[in-house]
This record gives sequence, structure tokens and C-alpha cells, in this order.
Amino acid sequence: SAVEYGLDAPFSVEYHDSIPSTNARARDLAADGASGTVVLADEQTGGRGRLDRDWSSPSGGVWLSVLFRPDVPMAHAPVFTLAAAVAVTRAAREAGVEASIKWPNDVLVRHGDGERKLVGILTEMEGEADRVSWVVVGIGVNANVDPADLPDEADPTSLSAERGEPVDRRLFTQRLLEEFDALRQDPADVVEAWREYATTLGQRVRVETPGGTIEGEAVDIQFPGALVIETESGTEIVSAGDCEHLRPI
Ligand code: BT5
Repeated sequence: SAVEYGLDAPFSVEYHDSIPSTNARARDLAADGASGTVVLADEQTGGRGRLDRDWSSPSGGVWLSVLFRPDVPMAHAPVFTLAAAVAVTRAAREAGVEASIKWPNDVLVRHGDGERKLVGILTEMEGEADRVSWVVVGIGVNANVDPADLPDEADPTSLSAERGEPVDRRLFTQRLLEEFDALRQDPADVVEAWREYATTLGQRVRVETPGGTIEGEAVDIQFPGALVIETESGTEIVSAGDCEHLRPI
């Protein structure tokens, strides 16, 4: 059944009860020349994560993709993943859920020593090196979803599970999009906002990259989104796109 979204958002919103993937739909819209569009769905039947992993998207979530055409070089596009993480963290905290960010693309809730995944973000883009043609930022929020219906190897959680009651998805999505819209206009400010909510900084981490494993202390994040790691043999800088897996150690 259609959710009464009635969003007053800074984007035009295309709503679907069910769709294979909002990112795939947004890419199609990009190919047709659209911009400033949000594709929003109650359920996805073919949701995707990074590296073509499955993203489980049952009814009750906030599965959305923002399509826009920023005037930035391709190499700056990762900053929009950070912007999305900050925006969704702020919206979750306003909804009473103490979310924080794990580099590069997860928003989590800590429980004792453990971390449970609340949100995943997938940014896709196309264009020339000196200017992107379009960016699609896909944000998957386990909103009013029972974590038991999500793959348990990911140790998932949801807004409703954390709150003990459902969240108003319209309000939540509206706040998320307002925050994202403000941040995407000032990419230079995003990194500082990100640091405020990051769990990763100060941790000892192990990062799998195509070039091998990097182990050390995560000390900072650099514009547009690379992680700075102090290892025994010196400083390593890992771009978000090169991170296959990050584990606290
Ligand atoms: C991500 O990938 O975290 C990015 C997910 C992006 C999803 C959004 S939803 C709207 C838009 N449309 C799409 O088709 N995608 C975007 P990654 O870091 O690769 O994490 C994927 C892994 O998370 C999977 O291998 C599972 O282990 C786990 N997982 C799958 N579904 C989950 C869920 N709903 N909640 C928590 N963890 C999940």
C-alpha cells in the first residue's frame, strides 16, 4: 500500500511501493537527462550494496536515491557519501537513535562492544575526470523493519528496533533530505561534520584493499573522503573506493 509521504523536499520525489532498485531507476533517469530527483521506495526486490553485494530491502524501510549534477571533478564525488552519512546520522539522532558513522559508508548503532548496521550508502557516478555528469547517492535505512527479517551476518538493526516503536518515515525522510541538500552545496564543510559522528577515528583497524591488507590506527579523514592510517611503516591513505572491508581490531 502506498505510504502517505507528502514530502515537501528540496527535490522532486518519485515514489514506488516496490521497485527492483532505486539506484538502478535513478541511473535510468540520469541517462534520460533528469536531475534533482529522488527515487523513493517502500520495498526493493533487487537492492544492491557495494561490489554488487545484495542489500536486503523489505517493506517498511526508507530506500532512496538522490540524483543530481554537481559541478565537481570526478575525484570529489566520494564527499557525497560522507554527506549522506552525516545527513542520515543527524536525522536518526533527531528520531532518538544514537547513530554514528563507520568509514566509509556505514551508519551504525553501538551496543556494548558491538556495532549494528542501521544504514548503507552506495554512491555511483558517471562523467569526465574534470567534471561529473551525474551522481546517484543511494541511501538504505532500516526504518520500520524487523532486524530478524534482515541477513544476520551483518548484525543489522533498525530505527523501530532501537526506538521500540515505529518512526514517522515522512518526517525522517524529509529531515534526511534537507540535511543532505544543505551539505551537498558545501562539500568543503562535510569532512568536519563527518568527524563529529565518526566511530572509526582513534581505532586500530584492518582494511582490506585490492593492494593488500593495511593495519594501523585510523587517525583522520581527508577531503574528499580518504582514511588516513598510521601503520608501523608510515602513513597510508586509503580512498573509500579501495576499501573492500574495514574491521576494528
Ligand atoms: C552498503 O553496501 O552498505 C550499501 C547499501 C546501499 C543500499 C541502498 S538502498 C537504496 C539504493 N538502492 C540500491 O539498490 N542500493 C542503495 P555494503 O557495504 O556492500 O554492505 C552490503 C552488506 O550489508 C551485505 O553483504 C550484507 O551483509 C549486509 N546487509 C544487506 N542488507 C542489509 C540491511 N538491510 N541492513 C544491514 N545490513 C545489510
